[in-house]
Amino acid sequence: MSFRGVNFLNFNKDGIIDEKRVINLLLNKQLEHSLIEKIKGDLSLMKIKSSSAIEKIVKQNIVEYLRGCIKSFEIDTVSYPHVIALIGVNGSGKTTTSFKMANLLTNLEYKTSLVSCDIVRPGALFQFNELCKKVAVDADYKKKGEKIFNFIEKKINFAIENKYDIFVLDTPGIVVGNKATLDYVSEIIGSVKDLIGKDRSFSTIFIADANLGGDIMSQIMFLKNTVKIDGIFISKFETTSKIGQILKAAKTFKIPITGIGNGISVTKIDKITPDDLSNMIFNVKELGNEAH
Ligand SMILES: Nc1nc2c(ncn2[C@@H]2O[C@H](COP(=O)(O)OP(=O)(O)OP(=O)(O)O)[C@@H](O)[C@H]2O)c(=O)[nH]1
Ligand SMILES: [Mg+2]
Repeated sequence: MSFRGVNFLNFNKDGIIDEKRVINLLLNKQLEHSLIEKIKGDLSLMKIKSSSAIEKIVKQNIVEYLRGCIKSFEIDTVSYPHVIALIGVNGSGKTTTSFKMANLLTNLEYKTSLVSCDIVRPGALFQFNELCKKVAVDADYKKKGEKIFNFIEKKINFAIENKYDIFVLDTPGIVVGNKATLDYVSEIIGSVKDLIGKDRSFSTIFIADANLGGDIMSQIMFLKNTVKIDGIFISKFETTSKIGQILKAAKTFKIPITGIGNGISVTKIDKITPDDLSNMIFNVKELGNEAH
């Protein structure tokens, strides 16, 4: 039965949130089954199902689920430079994120150096130059023919001598199943660690393309025994609703989510808290668009 485009059968007394739509929305987000079952159970125990009460239950459950999964990124500037290496599969958003991070950190007045070792594929240099136009950051890339380890050594030594706070390293894409690509990135990370020594901080951040949903689990499985991952950065957050599987990966592998990228522009980078993420996942406005 419809009236002025509103299907009353699917609405609660206060007309905003409907339980069935809520569950559909959470299923569409690919949240873990156990979380959805817990929410269903809690909703079934409610006597008065007002919109605000349903919203509260859902968000509380998501926040509880996210506990321990999210960590703000801490920069160590005492033993500078703090190296942040971005790793991930081809096309996951490493280069874009490296510029976003460098831009943010430079704006926060950290002396930041951005170094890209991924200039092999066609279009990469063009992309690098375009991003350089948008960000006033000290960026450099490995030239054709230059040995990668010589290049990194030169850049790290320069950063140490010139007292840079942060050194952002964009690495070549890894292909799942192709051990050689993983070993190559692992070797780069190993040599940077040797160059900076034990006293300087090093963070390896895995860039997870939000579009890939469940594939993130297999990507991390492939990487984690060779490269230690300190944090997950979710890229392309705004392009998809399927975020649940990345949360599952963060929980399963106990790797905190340290930030999100939500757009192609270099300013589209956000830090998050469990409350923020819960609000993004359970966005009441989206309920109206759910198929039911
Ligand atoms: N919509 C959207 N697009 C993004 C975001 N981050 C990256 N992209 C796009 O994703 C595509 C791949 O991004 P890159 O930064 O080149 O990814 P990469 O991991 O460096 O790729 P390779 O170096 O080829 O492995 C580009 O078209 C970016 O503009 C984001 O947060 N939102
Ligand atoms: Mg790249």
